[in-house]
Amino acid sequence: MTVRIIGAPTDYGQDRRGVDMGPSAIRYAGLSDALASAGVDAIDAGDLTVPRAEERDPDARQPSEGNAKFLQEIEEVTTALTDRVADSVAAGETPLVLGGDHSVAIGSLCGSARDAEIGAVWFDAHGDYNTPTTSPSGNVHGMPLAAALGHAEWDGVDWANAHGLREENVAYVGLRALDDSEREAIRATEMTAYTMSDIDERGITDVVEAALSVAGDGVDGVHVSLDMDWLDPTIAPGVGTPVRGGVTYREAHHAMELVAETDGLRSMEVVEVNPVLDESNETASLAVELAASAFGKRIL
Ligand code: NNH
Ligand code: MN
Ligand code: MN
Ligand code: MN
Repeated sequence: MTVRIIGAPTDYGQDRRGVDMGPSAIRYAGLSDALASAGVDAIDAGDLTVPRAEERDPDARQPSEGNAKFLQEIEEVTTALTDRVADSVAAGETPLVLGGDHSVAIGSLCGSARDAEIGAVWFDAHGDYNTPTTSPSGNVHGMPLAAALGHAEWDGVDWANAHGLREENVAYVGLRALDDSEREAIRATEMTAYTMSDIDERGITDVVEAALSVAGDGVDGVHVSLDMDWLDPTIAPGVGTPVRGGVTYREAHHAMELVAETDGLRSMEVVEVNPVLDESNETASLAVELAASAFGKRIL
């Protein structure tokens, strides 16, 4: 397997600066060596060119376009990332996108689904299913799934709709922080949602196996989205929106090992690493370990 590393150093999707340093922090933590030790060929394609926020209109931090901040910048990044991911998949590789905040998922999904039907497993504390109107924050990192699925206000926003992504093939794992209107909106979809309570009751193996089979049913491949705030903040403090009660180190590793065992992994992203909020790059280090597990690293 050939993995193409694509850095997307953007922080336009949320309010805490520093998540744009995620790709750099993840590389510094040893991503290439870790992937090599997992037995894959890794090509580091470098970073997308993302305009610095300082060069842009600071007023764009204020909600615009309904209530979605920096939508213009996010469109630029998404369009470029979509092409990079689509080209990588077309070349027979598995793209690994490094965020950046979770708004990069719009490009990952659009690229992965360009000429295919895909499913997705969403490892996240959050649902990321807001629209500009329902969002409490105006931050697009809370909206990528709704955007890609073409829900309500996102419908017809062509650069953001991943037409080959099928709602019935999307499964959440580890939800624990939903906005009220977002909860109702998710309930109205065909998506499958496994919360932290489901993991408590059924165990991580059962839940992740179920999520992977929902995502992979009848499609050409599966996108895995790993938001580092999925993990408990005691082990992943370097994220902008930590939520207590996340998965443990062992649960996370096991989940990624199950990802490695599926045939259908088409693309993956690791997002929301903010090294500014870490003490010594521990969240990026954990991201590297989990990526290695997802691409096949084993203890023995
Ligand atoms: N739901 C909140 C919002 O829309 C928080 C989203 N934050 C995330 N999502 N980190 O993964 O702003
Ligand atoms: Mn997220
Ligand atoms: Mn999240
Ligand atoms: Mn669709």
